[in-house]
Amino acid sequence: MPQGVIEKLITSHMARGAWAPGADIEIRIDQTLTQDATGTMAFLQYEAMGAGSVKTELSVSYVDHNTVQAGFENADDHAYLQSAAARFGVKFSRAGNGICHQVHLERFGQPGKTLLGSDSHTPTGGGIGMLAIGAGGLDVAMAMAGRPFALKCPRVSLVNLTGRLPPWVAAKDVILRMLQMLTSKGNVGTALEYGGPGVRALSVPERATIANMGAELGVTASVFPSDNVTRRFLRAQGRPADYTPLQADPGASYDRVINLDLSQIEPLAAAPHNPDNVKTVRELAGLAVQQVCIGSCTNSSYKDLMVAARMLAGKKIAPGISLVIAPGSRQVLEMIARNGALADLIAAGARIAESACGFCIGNSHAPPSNAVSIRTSNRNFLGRSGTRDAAVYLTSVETAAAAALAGKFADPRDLGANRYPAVRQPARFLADDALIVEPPAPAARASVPLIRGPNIGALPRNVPPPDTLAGIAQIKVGDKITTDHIMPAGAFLKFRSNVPKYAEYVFHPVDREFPARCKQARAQGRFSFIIAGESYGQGSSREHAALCPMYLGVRAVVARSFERIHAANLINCGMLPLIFQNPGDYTRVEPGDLLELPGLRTGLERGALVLKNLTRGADIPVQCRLNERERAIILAGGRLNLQVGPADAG
Ligand code: MIC
Ligand code: SF4
Repeated sequence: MPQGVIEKLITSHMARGAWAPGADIEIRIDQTLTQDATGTMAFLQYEAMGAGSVKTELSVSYVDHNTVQAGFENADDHAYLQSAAARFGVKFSRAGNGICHQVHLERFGQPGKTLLGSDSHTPTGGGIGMLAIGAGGLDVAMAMAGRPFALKCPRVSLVNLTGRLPPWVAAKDVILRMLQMLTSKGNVGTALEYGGPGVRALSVPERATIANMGAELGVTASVFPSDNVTRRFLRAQGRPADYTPLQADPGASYDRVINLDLSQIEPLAAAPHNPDNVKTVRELAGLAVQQVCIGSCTNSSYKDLMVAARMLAGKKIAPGISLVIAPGSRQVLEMIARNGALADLIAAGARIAESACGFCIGNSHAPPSNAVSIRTSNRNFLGRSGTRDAAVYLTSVETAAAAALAGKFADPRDLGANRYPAVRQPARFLADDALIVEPPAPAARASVPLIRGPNIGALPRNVPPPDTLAGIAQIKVGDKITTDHIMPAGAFLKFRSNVPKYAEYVFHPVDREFPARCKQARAQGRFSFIIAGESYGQGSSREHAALCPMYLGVRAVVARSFERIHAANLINCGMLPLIFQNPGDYTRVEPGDLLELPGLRTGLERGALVLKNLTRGADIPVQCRLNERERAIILAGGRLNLQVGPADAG
């Protein structure tokens, strides 16, 4: 049978099960990546497993999220991570080396391999022909220990690309168009395979931009074939031996085919407050802008920065604009420093930020109140920028730089087709891995001391659930609640390795009393429930959005639907992701209601439970379709308990 690229990647890594879209399967993981904001928990969990050196072909621990170091906390995390990398045989990419996804693409990505990363934008690696998937830290820790990764075999849609992008239209506009068509809801369980004649005209970093924001669609992975473009990119990175071709067989069949003519796409922008709220730049033209931020794992490649530099060279940014530029990696920064493009950016008035996540995660460069901020990043959730009433728009570098010059939204095409700065991929990238620390030889690893500063808290563990789960509906939220609502990052990022402290901020942007109410319930011997609408847990992979509520005594979330990574994180923490069997029953639970979930064990076997609303006298049918592995995890009170024995405190 002819196979597509994704089918080839999955079947060649199958550890359990067989190719059948929707089926429970397990795949072998070749490479992992972790970053500092999720990595401390992942390595604490890895430590708890007692697994010794990692069993993967390659594992890299990146420091890119919390590089602000306001206080000792971030620096302590970095020291712990560096010591853990040495102890467990992991490469360590130091602060300053760049954003994990950009650096991984440049230095480590390999077509035909699988990559699991504790960051939702890990699928960026699909740009180089990898099956790259985002997951919670514990799943990545398990993969480092050599365990296969469990997932639902995806339904694959082929995105058949034809034509070529017109001048001033970028890869970012392609993925914004995809978001406009597919939205950020309802794509769980799907993977996108890009193909067709239009693929040839896209460079690897452009493909990576498109694959990156598959995370916003909620798809499991987005994968491009590996072809001559991939070969040239790897050669230019000094890694020709890492190239393998990977193409779909002629006649491969797909669940769905989406046709997209690149020549018909125009500059687009995701308007506040969701990446799928897409408008044309034409219709936004004239809207005054106060801030422009260029960077993030979506758009901070060499080409992105060169386009910005060519557009700004010899000009000045508009007086009302603050322009922030964060190159994606040290490679990009050094290359534009050496070729003079950096000087052009500085001369134009740009503020050059570190090669890190920076503004994207909201821990620096918050816009002013009520400001309009144009960003080349991938998420514009309410408050994520650090300013609650700011209006954040997501665009291409071309649109962002045009706005920086004009002081307002302006369609870059108006600059004239013949003035488009077409930037070619360099024949040779500057490859200097000096900020990547290699682990010591295996025999020397066991004696490496783990450096644990006071910010490295104890790993929270859950306990097996009682057969009747009784508790209080502590909060009722609407649709598309993101992990940024549940567990804000930004200013609180520094508590990522200290769950008791971080838990004080659960639902901070939505309801500041939530932690106190949960703690009070716990003191009275009651658990807590969260009630939610559709797509609960959209956005990041941060398992803190499960771990911290779990620490507060939350044992179940009842929602209309869940996003994939968050649902997996809840299960890993021994928390129940329950789905209203009748979506209308969402109206039959209100905050403060006393709830009971009897007969957990038999109910889980059946996949159906009855949620009793004791306050309203209502019996609400809920679904909990777990496979055998997931049921065992819930009944053990979390995946770590299965691995290392039960926790003794809740
Ligand atoms: C994000 O973009 O939201 C993050 C910060 O990279 C997260 C990971 C985290 O919360 O640490 C992600 O996308 O998974
Ligand atoms: Fe970093 Fe932003 Fe990318 Fe997340 S989305 S990895 S915060 S650059």
